[in-house]
Amino acid sequence: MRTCVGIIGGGPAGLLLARLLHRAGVDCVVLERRDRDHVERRQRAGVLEQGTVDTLRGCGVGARLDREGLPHHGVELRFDGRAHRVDLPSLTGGRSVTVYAQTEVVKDLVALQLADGPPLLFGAEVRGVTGVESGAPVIHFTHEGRERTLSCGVVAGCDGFHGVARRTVPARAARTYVQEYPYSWLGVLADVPAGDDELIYARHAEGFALHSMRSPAVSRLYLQVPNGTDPAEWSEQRVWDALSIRLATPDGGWELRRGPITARSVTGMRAFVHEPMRYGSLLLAGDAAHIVPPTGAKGLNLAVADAVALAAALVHRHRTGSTALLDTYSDSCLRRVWQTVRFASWMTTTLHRHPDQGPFEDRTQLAALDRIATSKTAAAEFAENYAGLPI
Ligand code: FAS
Ligand code: PHB
Repeated sequence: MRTCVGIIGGGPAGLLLARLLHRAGVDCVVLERRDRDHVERRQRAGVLEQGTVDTLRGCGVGARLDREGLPHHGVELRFDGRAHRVDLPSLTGGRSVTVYAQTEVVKDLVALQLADGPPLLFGAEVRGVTGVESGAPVIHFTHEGRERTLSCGVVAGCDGFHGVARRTVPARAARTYVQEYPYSWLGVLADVPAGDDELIYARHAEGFALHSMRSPAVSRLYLQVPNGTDPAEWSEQRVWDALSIRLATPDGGWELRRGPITARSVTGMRAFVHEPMRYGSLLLAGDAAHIVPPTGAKGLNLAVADAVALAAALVHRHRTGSTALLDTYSDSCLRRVWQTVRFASWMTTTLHRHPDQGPFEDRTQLAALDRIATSKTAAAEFAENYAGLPI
């Protein structure tokens, strides 16, 4: 097989990149190792930044998002017996976020690509990439029991944290930055109406909790647990009791609705950045290049921003022959990546209780949250990052 852009990975980064390139007339092929059902059912992100929503609408996959997505114009911080709502539009010149699950974004992108192109091969496991230091890289993959190759002009490594693309960069040319956190998230899906609740982030002496949702009828909730926690250790009763305590409001006026838990999982927390995001004719995008702790709801949105930047660079070269945007792709993406990692890391360490945390850290965490509740400047800084930095 031969194409202009070989895309490894059919997650949000790879699928959006393919959509943007296809609309601009740049040939590409997506190779995805899992099957369609798996890719569309993986429970992950839930919150889309304004820039992500605008991008999806702009490339023709906004219809269902506009019908079923839940716009949210504020988020609530609960801490030290207080509750403070951060109004996003008034602090960011009109920007908000939208609750629309990553599973739905992927379904919309897959459906359009299967109907309209470019080629999307499921069950295509990439084994490796050769020739990235030349202008004629080759992707080696297996598909339907056969060893195959895809010759291309550039390779987009959109294959996530556990993919193969990043490993193509020789160690001498790579710098990696890793931060592991001493706690995890127990995430549950529950058949409980979210009502008109907005996203609620709670910092509590017993640990962090987050109230989110997937639809008007399905709630998505998280609570901080120790690393290595087995979800089976947490009965429904224990989950709801812990969430009720951590999410309680000062006057007890807000009651956490309970109901059947339909899914549960434990996710570790880490930050990871790989530099550079380009090596010869290999370009990395999304989780293949970086991981952010999920507290700030940034992973999916960062993948979208990379895909937009990479598509612009590839289309620019396709139309003008200039590699100017490709040459600056890594540096310009990494500036935004590090700003986002910083914000997600700050949210994580401010809202979670470190197992060895003492009274000093308690007070500085509360002071940081008090600052957002009492200073318009601090609230605006929070809101700008939360609603999403410009792509
Ligand atoms: P993805 O990992 O989504 O996609 C990579 C694709 O490449 C996969 O489909 C994989 O099958 C494929 N692939 C891998 N190796 C391959 C190979 N050798 N050959 C072919 N294909 C290959 N983000 C948030 O914003 N909020 C959250 O709450 C949140 N929760 C998360 C929970 C979990 C358990 C995980 C793992 C991540 C979570 N994230 C969250 C982050 C997540 O949403 C990612 O940021 C997002 O999926 C990134 O998209 P991609 O870069 O496309 O990578
Ligand atoms: C989610 O709904 O999955 C979600 C929402 C907000 C976050 C993280 C995850 O900060």
